[in-house]
Amino acid sequence: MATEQPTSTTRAGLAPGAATGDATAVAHPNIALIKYWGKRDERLVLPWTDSLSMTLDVFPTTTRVRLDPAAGQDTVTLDGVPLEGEPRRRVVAFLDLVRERAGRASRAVVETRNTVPTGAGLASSASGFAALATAASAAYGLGLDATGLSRLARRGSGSASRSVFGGFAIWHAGQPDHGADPDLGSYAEPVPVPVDELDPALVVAVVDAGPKAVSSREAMRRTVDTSPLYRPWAASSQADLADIREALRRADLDAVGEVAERNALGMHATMLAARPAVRYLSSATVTVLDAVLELRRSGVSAWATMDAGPNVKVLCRRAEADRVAGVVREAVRGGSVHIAGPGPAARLLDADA
Ligand code: 2P0
Repeated sequence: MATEQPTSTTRAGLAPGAATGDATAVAHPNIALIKYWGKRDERLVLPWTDSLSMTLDVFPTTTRVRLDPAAGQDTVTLDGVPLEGEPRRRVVAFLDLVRERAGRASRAVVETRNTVPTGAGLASSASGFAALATAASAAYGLGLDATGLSRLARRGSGSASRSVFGGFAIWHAGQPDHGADPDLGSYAEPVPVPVDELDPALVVAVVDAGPKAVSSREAMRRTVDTSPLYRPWAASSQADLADIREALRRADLDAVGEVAERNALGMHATMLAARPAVRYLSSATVTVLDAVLELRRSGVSAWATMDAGPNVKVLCRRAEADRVAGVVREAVRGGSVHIAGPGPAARLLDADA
C-alpha cells in the first residue's frame, strides 16, 4: 500500500498569498537515486533529464526571512556569518525573483542555520533553497502551492525542487518545447512508495567535509559541453528512471539499489570523461565502495551512490542500517557516519515555534 506523502504546508490561519513579512521554514536535504546532472537552460535551471530522490530526516536547514523596508540591501547570514561573493549573489538573485513576482521592493534579512556540512556534496543547496523558497514566498506573500514552491526552489538550485517534498520525489525535466513558458513544465512531485515495506535507510559516510574544488554547477557545465559520455548517460538515465520506479512500486530494495548505483557510477563516468576531467571520487570513496561490495558478498543489501563530492551514501534496509554503518565506519576511519531515513516535506514553522 502506498504511504501518504506529506506536502508542503502554508501557515494556518492566513489567507493564501497574504504576506507575513516574517517567516521561518525548515527543509531537509535529499539524495538522488537517479541523478540530475546537466542543464539545458542555465538561467531557468532546466535539466536535461528527470531525476528521483529520497528526502532525508537528518541535516535540516532552517531559514528565516524578515522584510526590512528601511534597508538598502539584503542581509544574508549563514550560521551567524555574513555570506559574501557567489553564495550571497545567488541568494540575492533568488530574492530578486521573489520580489519581482510579488511586486514588492522591500529588502530582507535572511538568517540560515545549516546542520549539513556545507559544500561537501551532501546537498546543502537543496535544503537551503527549499527552506529559502518556502520562507521567502510566505514573507513576500506569493501564495504558492507545493508545485509552485518546487518550481521556485528550482530557480535557486535544481535539487532544491525535490526537497520541497518529503519521502520520494521525482523532478520532471519538462519538455524542451513546453509552450510559451518552459518554467512551468519543470517541477518535482511525490512518488508513491510503499515505504514501510521497502524499509529504506541511507547510511551517509562523510569521508571529507571540506569544500569541493570544482562547484557542481561548473562541473555540470563542463560535462555537458565536453564529455563524449554525457549524451549516452542521459539516454540510459531515462531507462534507469523507468526501472527504479517499477522497483520502488514493488518495494524491491535490491533492484532499487542496483539501478541507483549504476546511475551514479555512470554520472561519475561522464565527469571523468570531461575535458579537463572532473574527479570527485577519492581513495577514501573507493575504500567505502569496496566495503559495500564486501557487504553484498556477505548477503547484506547495500548499494552506493555518490554526488558532487567524495562522500558515499549507502542504500540499505533500515533493519540492517546499524550493521552497514558499523562496516562503513571501519572503512572511513576518521570520517563520520550517519543513518538517515525518509524525511518530511519543507514546511513553515509557526512564529512562536
Ligand atoms: C543530484 N547533484 O541529483 C545531483 C547529483 C549532484 C550530483 O543536484 O547548479 O546544487 O544549483 O542546480 O542542485 C547538485 O547540484 O546544482 C546536484 P545547481 P545543485 O542531487
